[in-house]
Parts: sequence; structure tokens; C-alpha cells
Amino acid sequence: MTAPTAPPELVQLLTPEGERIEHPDYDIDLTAEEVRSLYRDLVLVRRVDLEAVALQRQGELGLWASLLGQEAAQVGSGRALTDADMAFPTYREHGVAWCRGVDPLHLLGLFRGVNHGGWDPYEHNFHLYTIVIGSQTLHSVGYAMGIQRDGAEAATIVYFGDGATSQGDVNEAFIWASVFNAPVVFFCQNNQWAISEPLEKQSKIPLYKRASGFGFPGIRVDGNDVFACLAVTRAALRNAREGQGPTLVEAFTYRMGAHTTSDDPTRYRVADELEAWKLKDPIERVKAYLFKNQLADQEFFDKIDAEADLLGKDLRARCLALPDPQPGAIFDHVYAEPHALLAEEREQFTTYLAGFEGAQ
Ligand SMILES: Cc1ncc(C[n+]2csc(CCOP(=O)(O)OP(=O)(O)O)c2C)c(N)n1
Ligand SMILES: [Mg+2]
Repeated sequence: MTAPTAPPELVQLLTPEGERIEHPDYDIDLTAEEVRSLYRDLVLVRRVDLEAVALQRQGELGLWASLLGQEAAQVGSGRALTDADMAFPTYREHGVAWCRGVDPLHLLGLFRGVNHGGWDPYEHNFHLYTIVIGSQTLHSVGYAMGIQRDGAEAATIVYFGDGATSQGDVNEAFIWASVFNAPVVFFCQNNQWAISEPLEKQSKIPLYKRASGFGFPGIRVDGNDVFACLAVTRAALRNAREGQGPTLVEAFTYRMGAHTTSDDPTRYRVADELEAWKLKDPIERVKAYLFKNQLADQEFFDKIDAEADLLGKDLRARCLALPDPQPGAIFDHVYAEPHALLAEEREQFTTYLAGFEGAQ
């Protein structure tokens, strides 16, 4: 029996119903163990996210940007990276952070306001979160040009949203990457919304088609299909490492939650849209695939759910136990080398603090 073919314009290897389909250019051969492991990632990442939303609602975090619905785009692309590759995230890439081995506690610390950046970018080759829309695309191209000159067998991947594609920085990054053939993968998670602005306010053409105007390939992948995201990103990274330059990957997905916990999407989008995307849930389709092909039984799914609950519980406890930073810590990582002006400012600030009653 021949497998049904993928719809045009969208690389899909696993349908929402959990059927494997063929693609002429992008295929992937995953063992049962690998599929189970991807499923575990998806579930655990969603659990981290849900716990963080709950913590914010209870006043324990200042803000949270949920990844709900975007788990496959993040886990698929995150698992495509090698240790030597460098990832540049926005503020929503909790799933990529997970794949890189960053302790989710660091993410919570940032949104709790008790650390001033989060983590050491070189420890897991996962750069700091960037709130300034699109600026990380330039950082990533610069970094890619650096490793290109070092002759490293590595690439960078940079994450950004559909809204960010309207930003000047992103378009400048495309040009630099193109003309210098930089080893970078532009990974755009098109979640259909930029806060309250819909996709049609960003582009009249599909986003992946923008790449051709800059002189490099663009491809649209089903962002709710973890197999396809893995296959497409793996190929794009390999091309970059082999000197074939950048690729724009548009992961077509949906932001199931609010933009951040400060946002109320019921003010600007209809419930039907959300209901339609629920049917394309990235986790359910892998579960259906595992079940149908008898690659996992109920005991496996129960075990993962129990692990997720434990993870959530542990994360919550560690989040609540995070110490407040010393006020002077804000000066710690401003410059890599000692800096006279900063030292003077630190001194002034310390004296100022010491003037308060009960100050240590
Ligand atoms: C330079 C800049 N302009 C505006 C903002 C405010 N802002 C924060 S998130 C956002 C929308 C981003 O949408 P998108 O790129 O689609 O990413 P998503 O949040 O959907 O993941 C905007 C405009 C900002 N942070 N930086
Ligand atoms: Mg968006």
C-alpha cells in the first residue's frame, strides 16, 4: 500500500491522526525508542510550561510566555542540534532550552526576577532569552560568521516569530547570512499571532517564500509534527555545516495560549480557531502513532504522566526556594573585564544601600 502524500507547501510526516506519511525530500527513520523519547520530551515540556503558568497566576512569577501548542516545533528542532551548534532563542523557547539541557529552574528564575539573565550561554550552547524582537537574528548571524571563520563543524539556529519577520533586524540578518553564506538556520515559529496582530498583517505571501528574495531556500514544515520538524531542521543544519549557507524554516503552528500571562486573547480572536487547532495537537498525534503501532502501552503513558507530575512538583518547590539576589548582583555580569566606571557606580550603590536602617 502506498502512503498518502503530504499536502503541497507543507512538509508533514505525521498526520494529526497519527498516520505516518512519506515525503520525497524529507524522511526520517526513527526507532521506537526514539519516538518514545520524543513523546516524553513533548509531555515534560508541556508540564514545565503549565506549572510556570500556574506559578505566575499564584503571584510567584512576574510573567510567563507560554509555549502551549508549539512543543513539536521546539522539541523537533531542538533535538536536531548537535552539542557544537549554538541556539539563539526568543523568550518562548522553553522546549528548546529543555533539549539543550538547561534546567527549567533558570527560566523560572528569570521570570521571577531573581536572576538577571538566567544561565551561562556556553554551558549548553543555548544563548540568553531575547525580548527585543528579532535582535537575536543578527547575533546569531554574527556568531555563525565567527564559527565559519574558525572552520568549526557547527551551525547556529535562531528562533523568532511571525511578527518578528516584519522587523528590520530580521531582514538585515537575512541579507548578511545570504551574502556571507553564514551557517545559520532561521527557525520561524509562525504561531499565527504577534500578540493581537494576525499573520495577515505581517505578510501577503507565505513567510517561507520570503527567503527566495534574499537568495536562500525557504521551507514550510508542519510545526505541530515533531517528526517533520526534526527531519527538516536536521537537513537545514547539515546544509549549513557543509557550507551551503542559510535556510529559512517556517514552522506552521499555533499559539494555543495567551501571548503572555498579561494578555487576554479572547479580546481579539475567535474560539473556533482555537478549537480547530486543538485537533492538530502535537502530543496527541505522537501518542496515537505509538498506540496504533503498538510501540507503547498504557503503562508507558502512565509512567510519563507520573514523571511529569513529579517534575512539576519538584520545579515548583525549587522555584519557591530560590533566594533573592543581593542588590549589587546587577553589576556582576555587565562587562567581562573589570571596568572603572562600573566599579565606581557599584561603590556608590553599596554606600546608598548601607544608608538604610537595618542594612547589613
Ligand atoms: C523591538 C520590539 N518591538 C516590540 C516589542 C513588543 N513585543 C513583544 S512580543 C511582540 C510580538 C512578537 O510576535 P511574534 O514575533 O509573532 O512572536 P510570538 O510572541 O508570537 O512568539 C511584540 C510586538 C518588543 N519586545 N521588541
Ligand atoms: Mg507569533
